[in-house]
Parts: sequence; structure tokens; C-alpha cells
Amino acid sequence: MKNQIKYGKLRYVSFIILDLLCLLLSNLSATFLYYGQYTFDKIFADFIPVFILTFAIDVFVSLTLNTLGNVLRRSKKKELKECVTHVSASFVLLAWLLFAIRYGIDYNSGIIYFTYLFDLMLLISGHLLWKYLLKSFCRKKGSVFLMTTNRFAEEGIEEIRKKGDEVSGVCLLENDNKKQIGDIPVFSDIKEALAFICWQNVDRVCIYGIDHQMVPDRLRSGCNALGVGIESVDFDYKILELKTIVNSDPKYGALSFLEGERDIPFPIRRVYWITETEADLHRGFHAHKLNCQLLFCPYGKIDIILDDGSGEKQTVTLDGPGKGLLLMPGLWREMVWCESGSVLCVLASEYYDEKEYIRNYDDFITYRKENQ
Ligand code: T46
Repeated sequence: MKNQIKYGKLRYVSFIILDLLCLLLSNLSATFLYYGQYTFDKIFADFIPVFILTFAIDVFVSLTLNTLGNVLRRSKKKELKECVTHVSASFVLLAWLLFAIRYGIDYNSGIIYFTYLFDLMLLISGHLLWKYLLKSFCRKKGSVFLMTTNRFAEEGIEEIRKKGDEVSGVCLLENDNKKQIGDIPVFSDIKEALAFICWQNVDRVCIYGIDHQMVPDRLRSGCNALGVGIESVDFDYKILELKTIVNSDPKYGALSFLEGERDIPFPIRRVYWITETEADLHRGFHAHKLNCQLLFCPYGKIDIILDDGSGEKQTVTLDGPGKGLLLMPGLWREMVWCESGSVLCVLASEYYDEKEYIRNYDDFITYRKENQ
């Protein structure tokens, strides 16, 4: 509720006003239907007091049960359920109040039944129509919500701005208590991030530098219900410095380490390593459709030749335990062993699946064009 008021403001209030309008219309229709016509006495005696009471109850139910909390991102079925809950709760509360203040004895119960029946029908159709209008006409084109990690946040914002879009909010996985980057609000709580996306007319969500598996299910389903697309604006590769502890006494050697999802933007599903190699060995010649990887060479020297299909190739040399190569999916690679015995270690985000490999170069070029 706090989030709806904080981020929803006028849009949230518009739903409360809509609910009250529905109630006013249903009250009028029910009274009219029952008496056939209005007389001042009747309106004053029956309509106005109960109308004021139903209004107060309606606002009370909306606020206490938070029946408008997820109004913009609920399915039609959920909408129906929430409207029934709202109307039933209001009905029970009103019946109890009328009974408690003994006003119900004089008041016609038929009008109350009709009022809430009309109200239910109006609420469902009103919500659906208003949501449709808000989603169709009020979405801010080019307003992007960024989901990334602490490490890649500034870079991700830059990338999105380069494309001419505006970053309205950022959700950081592994946030170290940042509340803002410049004037952009930063979230670490998915519920709050979703409320922001929902109420601030965000056009789409972009993920940067994180594997698809890191996008929380809750965010995915929330965006789905809102009709907000999630897309990836990624770099192809990055050279990472791996934390290494070197003891002052050289005989203790060096210890390097990294943690899945923290130091690298994916959970580690698989580890493999290539050993017993000769110099000038060439391997690879493939790309991955899904697999994110971190490559490192704890011993020896290996060149990784990367090709993004544009015709230009880049070579990254892995030559020590403190250097890692983060590869996002969709890059053609060739590995060249510069020294015999060099060891290549790979941390992968996916289990082994031959179907997610692209082993033919022409297929790779087609894939890049289709996924640009
Ligand atoms: C990559 C580079 C750096 C499995 O059965 N399970 C596995 O997890 C892997 C990695 C491979 N295999 C089988 C598949 C092939 O029959 O091992 C055989 C050799 O694999 P491949 O020819 O793909 O090896 P490389 O050195 O060309 O590529 C490997 C990885 O496959 C690849 O993901 O990025 O290392």
C-alpha cells in the first residue's frame, strides 16, 4: 500500500475515484429501480445516509484489504476475484453496521442487494476498461527500468542512454545499500521494484550483464501481467580481475577465488577444464545460445579469439590465475594454446546441452542477425 501511494499517486487515486463513481451509479440505479422515481423525502431518508455509509465503507475496504494493490498487473480472473472480495467485504460490513445501528429495520434490504450487484458489475468492467486505457495511452515511450548488478550498474545506464532511452529506475542484485545513482532511484526489493515499474508507466525492463536465470520469477511474472517486455542489453564479453591472495612467503603460493552470482552474474551449474594440452592446439569453433561462461587459465597461456559476426575479431590472452574472461551467449570463439600444458577452466551457467551450441559458422551469422 505504501508503494502504491508512493509510486502510483494520481493513477492509484484514479482507481479509488473510479470505485466511488461505480458505487454512486449503483446506489442511484438501485434506488431508482426500487422506487421507480426519486422523491426528495426518499432520497433524504433512504439514499443519502446509506450512500454516505457505503462510501466510507468502500474507502475503508480498499485501504485495509489493499484491494487495489496490484490492480494494474492482475489477470482478468484475478480481477474478478478481487472485485468479488471487495464487494462482499463492503456488503458484510454495511449489513453489520446497519444492524448495529438499527437503521436496517427501516431501510429496504432490496436496495442494498441491487446496489452491490450493480457495483460488482460496474467495478469489473470499469477496472478492465480503465486499465486498458492507462496501459494503451499512458506508457512513457523510452522509459526503461534497468536490472543489473552493482558492478555493472553505471555501465548499464550508459548503454541505455546511448540508445536514446531514459533510465527511470534501477534494480540491483547484490545491492550494497545504494539508494540512488545520480538522480535515479535504486531498488533491491523486487516487490518495490515491481510497484515502481507498474505505477510509473515504465515502457520496458532491460537486463544488463546478468544471466537470464538471475531475473527473479516474481519480476518476470509481474512484467508479464503488466505487458511490459523484458529485454537484454548486453555486452559480449568482459575481462574480470579475479580476487587473488598472495602470501608474503612465496612458498605458500597464491589463492584465487570467486563466488557464483556475486563475482560473476550467473549461478554456476557446471565446471569443466581442459588439460594435457600441446602448444598450438586449436579448440572451440562454436557459439552458445544460452550458456554464460567464465574462462580462466590458472596455469600457462591461452589466447581466446572472439568473433561477434561483424567481421572483426578480438583476442583476449588468459595468462594467470587472476584474470577471467566473462563470455555472454552469442559469441563465436576459438581457443589457441600458446604453451603446452596450459590449463583452461570454465564455469558455466547451463548444464551440458548440445542443442544450445551453434557449431556451424553460417548458422552463427544467421543467429546473430536474427538476434541483433
Ligand atoms: C566452450 C569451450 C571453452 C560433454 O559431454 N560435457 C561437457 O560439459 C562439455 C563441455 C563437453 N562435453 C563433450 C562434448 C564433446 O563431445 O566433450 C566433447 C568435447 O567438447 P567440445 O568439442 O565442445 O570442446 P571445446 O574445447 O571445443 O569446447 C569446450 C566447451 O564445450 C565449450 O562450451 O566454451 O570449451
